Amino acid sequence: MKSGFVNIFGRPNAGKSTLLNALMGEKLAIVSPKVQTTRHRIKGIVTEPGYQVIFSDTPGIIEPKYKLQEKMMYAVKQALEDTDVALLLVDIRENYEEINTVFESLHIKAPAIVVINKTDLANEQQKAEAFTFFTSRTYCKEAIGISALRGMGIKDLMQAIIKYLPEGEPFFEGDELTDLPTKFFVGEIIREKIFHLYEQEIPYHATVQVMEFKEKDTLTKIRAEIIVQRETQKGIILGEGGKMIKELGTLARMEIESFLSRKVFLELFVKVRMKWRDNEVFLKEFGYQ
Ligand SMILES: Nc1nc2c(ncn2[C@@H]2O[C@H](COP(=O)(O)OP(=O)(O)OP(=O)(O)O)[C@@H](O)[C@H]2O)c(=O)[nH]1
Ligand SMILES: [Mg+2]
Repeated sequence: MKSGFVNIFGRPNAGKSTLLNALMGEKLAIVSPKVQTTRHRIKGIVTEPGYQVIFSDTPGIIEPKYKLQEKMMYAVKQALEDTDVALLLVDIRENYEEINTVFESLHIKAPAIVVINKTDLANEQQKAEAFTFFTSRTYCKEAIGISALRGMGIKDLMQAIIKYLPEGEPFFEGDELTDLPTKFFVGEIIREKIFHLYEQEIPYHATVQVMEFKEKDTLTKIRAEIIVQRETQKGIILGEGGKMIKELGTLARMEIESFLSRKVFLELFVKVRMKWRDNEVFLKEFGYQ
């Protein structure tokens, strides 16, 4: 039996969350075209006869500028510590020298697979260049090209992962998909829709807290609060005559319904918490440890 922790690292927007979902065959992590979508370490467990892999999606690696970003980088640090196999994810269009400096600074001791993503956007020459560059790095056991979005190369990647996975007994029961509660994923789905619907600073100044999650006979009743930093941002979230929050509610509800396979009644409220991103008490309250 083989089992271990396989953690995904990379810059914001490289496609880490898309890759976690592709490896799981299920959407666990939220995805958006904007950078810094992921804020937590999200585990996804794959159990098959002969092996168990505990994957982790992590926030994109950045220089933290405020406390929330420090918490995000702490999640990366924790994932670095228990990695049995590291997946170093590269967007094929990235600057290779720059991302190489980031990977070197991680000082990874575990075997690392460089995963070159978004190959659907590149030609043969670009792919050859990426392979030549990364296979000659000392931290790179092997390089594999994929398209996480299209599900290309995922089987080959999985085979490589199992090859480097240590011997050991499973850490989780066979039917467990993740270690996080349903409430967390509901909050994340709402946050994803904020990333898709609102522009500029809004997604970065907002967080979501699920206040009530009640399973009734025919539906699940959910009450969530969207927290922003300023009164003006509350106005933007609501939109004229509440038009925007209504759209947000509809988009989020539809996805939560498919996630829970149940009808959902979703109520959204907006709250202002001045500078919550830099306030330890608020950060803790909103689930950023
Ligand atoms: N064309 C293409 N786009 C991709 C691929 N993988 C991911 N994307 C897109 O890249 C964007 C970022 O994807 P995410 O999975 O959110 O990236 P991330 O690395 O988790 O980003 P952060 O959480 O912000 O660090 C989204 O718009 C994805 O649809 C791919 O293989 N091909
Ligand atoms: Mg992500």
